[in-house]
Amino acid sequence: MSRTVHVIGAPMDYGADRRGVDMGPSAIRYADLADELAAADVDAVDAGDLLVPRAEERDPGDESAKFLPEIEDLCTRLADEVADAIDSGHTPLVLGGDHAVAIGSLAGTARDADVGTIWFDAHGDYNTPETSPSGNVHGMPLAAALGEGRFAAEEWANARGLREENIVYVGLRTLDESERDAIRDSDMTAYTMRDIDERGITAVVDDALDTATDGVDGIHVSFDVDWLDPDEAPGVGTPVRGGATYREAHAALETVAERDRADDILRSMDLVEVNPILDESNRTADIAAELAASALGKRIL
Ligand code: Z70
Ligand code: MN
Ligand code: MN
Ligand code: MN
Repeated sequence: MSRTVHVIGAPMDYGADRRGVDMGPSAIRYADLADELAAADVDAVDAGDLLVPRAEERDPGDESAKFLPEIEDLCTRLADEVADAIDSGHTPLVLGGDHAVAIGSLAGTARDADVGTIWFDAHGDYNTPETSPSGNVHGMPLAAALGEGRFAAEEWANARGLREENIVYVGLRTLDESERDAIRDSDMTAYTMRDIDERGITAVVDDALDTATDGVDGIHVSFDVDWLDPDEAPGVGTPVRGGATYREAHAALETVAERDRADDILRSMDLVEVNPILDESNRTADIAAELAASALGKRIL
């Protein structure tokens, strides 16, 4: 029984300060995504890119959540496409775009199911418009999906079946003060880089999978390429030193694939924050394409 991956490009950069992340879907496709998916032995359908008006043609509006109406428009369409793909028995793979696209992925994947998620990211992405130091919505997707703060009134952003106690961060390494308190007060689970240093990536991801999959229909994997060390993946808007190595990243996603092989847990996935303008010879997109294959079951032997 072979899996069909439904590739959706979401070339959106409304959520971040650095323009260029809207070219992520092209860069990831150019990095031989189709060949990588074939090597994972999945069927892939490329649904193309969602249409996104250029940020320069729009007014950022409310400083506390810039371009929020534009993000709503994109994420509403993305959520529908993700939900439709899942209804057809396919696995959506969303190519960002900045991490605000995950608001749409989560709303779609958790529309008619109970869902957990594993968040591979340097950042917590748990600000609200009230707490954000930047007003950049890519620092807010988890808070938006859970309806925190002002997002309580943004129904389009709330991921109905997403369960807070099934959300697990893997490899956090930078948080705003407000996020730190909010994460501590939440029912989410957070593993930092220190946990990885101490216990090794596969043990941490195994625990993350236990928690994320407990009592739900499946999980969404959200992979922000800034989780990787900037030496491996320089094409990101907010590089933070001390990130995951190339091998840790593959091992992490191979661990997800192994669990999926046993328990059929992977519903959907994002690959976000690839910025080709800041990249070196498309390395970051190359790794992103490879990592998709690892998550979807590509094996060495
Ligand atoms: C900071 C903020 C951020 C990237 C998330 C950073 C946000 N916490 N940056 N992902 N690349 O502005 O909210
Ligand atoms: Mn992120
Ligand atoms: Mn990040
Ligand atoms: Mn390649």
